[in-house]
Amino acid sequence: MSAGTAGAGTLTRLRRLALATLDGNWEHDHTVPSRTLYPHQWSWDSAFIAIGLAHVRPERAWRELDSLFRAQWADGRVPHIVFNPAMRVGAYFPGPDFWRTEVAAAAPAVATSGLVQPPVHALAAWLVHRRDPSPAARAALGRLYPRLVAQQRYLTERRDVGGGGLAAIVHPWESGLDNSPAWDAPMAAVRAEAAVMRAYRRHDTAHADAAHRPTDLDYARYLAIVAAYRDHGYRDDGLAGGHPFLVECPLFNAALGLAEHALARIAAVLGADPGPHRERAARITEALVWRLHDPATGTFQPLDLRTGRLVPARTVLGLAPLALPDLPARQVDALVVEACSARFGVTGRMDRPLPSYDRTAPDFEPLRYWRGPSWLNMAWLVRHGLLTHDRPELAAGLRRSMLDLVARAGCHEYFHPDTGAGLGSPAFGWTAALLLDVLADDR
Ligand code: 2M8
Repeated sequence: MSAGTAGAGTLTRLRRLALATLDGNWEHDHTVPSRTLYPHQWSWDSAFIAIGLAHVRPERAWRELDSLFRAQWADGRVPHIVFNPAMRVGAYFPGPDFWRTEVAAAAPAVATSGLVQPPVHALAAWLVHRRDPSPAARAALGRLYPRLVAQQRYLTERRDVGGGGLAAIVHPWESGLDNSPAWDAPMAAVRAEAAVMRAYRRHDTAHADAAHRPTDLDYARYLAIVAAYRDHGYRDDGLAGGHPFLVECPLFNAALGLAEHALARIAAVLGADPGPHRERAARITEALVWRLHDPATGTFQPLDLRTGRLVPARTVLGLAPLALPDLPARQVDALVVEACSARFGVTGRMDRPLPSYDRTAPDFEPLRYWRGPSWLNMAWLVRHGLLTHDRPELAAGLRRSMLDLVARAGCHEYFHPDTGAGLGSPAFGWTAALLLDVLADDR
């Protein structure tokens, strides 16, 4: 019997496992994605984790978001890592001594990275509040609202490098899908030598199978891009003039649009005007369709601003705009076809683990981080889109596949998309959290 059709016993076991994983990763005011591999606070992880915590520890869900936004920079950016000063130096690489965010006037007093991640936080805040609309939750929402607005302002004003109404990312780490084949072409233009890694000690390969992780050359390029941004004081002016990596990503911008939809709802609860958020949401969706939709494939592709070309690799990033409620029916239909194709689903169905990359591509790697394996956060976002656009049967299939993965392998960071084997960190925060969310919603 699969977990999707499982009895109450299996569901109770899954709920307990998820709660134990979240409790085990709780660290005084935030949840670490993994005790070994990622022992600090990560931005979009915290948003997904808050969505799950809302079901079991609502007070912690708000603390999770509050602690992240306490590290927000004066320019509005929400850093992708907030370092825990209590951790030993070297607990994660690159650490604060590499980021040196003190070079930036806008940086906060706590040590953080200088990059961002997909802005899924307003959606998270909205969902946490919807789950438990208590007076305390309303107060928390009121505290976060101006910070969420500042985050959007940073991304829409400072990061619209292409001038077309979308936010550009300046590093693959900002996409959240760091090692995706989508970044191969733009990364190939970044000048770096694998040999520079001899001067550093990578932390990830000490805790995960090196064959599943990015190569040394990838890491050398990651560091070169950070160094270029850092040496520019993490300022966003002049990026168009020569930053080594500049891309408009469909997932990042879908999150940007979703955030405006969520802010409209939050504004309405708080007695503020939702109108401007609705208008901005509509403009972002239009810009996404105009700039990143590829009529030839029917899906969305990242735009490399350095070459002016859409990246051809068909990755799960391209399915993310399905989560936008105002995506035109034509694009919705095309994305559903793509999602159910042999590339991402099974013909006409979605009850197979959603891969991070086109299963039929010659360079599909079912074990390597973001180059094939299945991740629960992407399945959760696509399921959100399927429900939004009234495809309940497909959404139910995807939900079954998510439950099956965890029932068989546990709360792993990612999973082999064919065998379902658990990969990466074995006790991973957002897997546990999003499992709780889908357990609570049996559509
Ligand atoms: C992974 O990214 C970090 C860098 O930010 C890493 O590889 O060290 C990604 O999966 C990212 O999406 C995630 O937020 C982070 C922590 O779970 O790990």
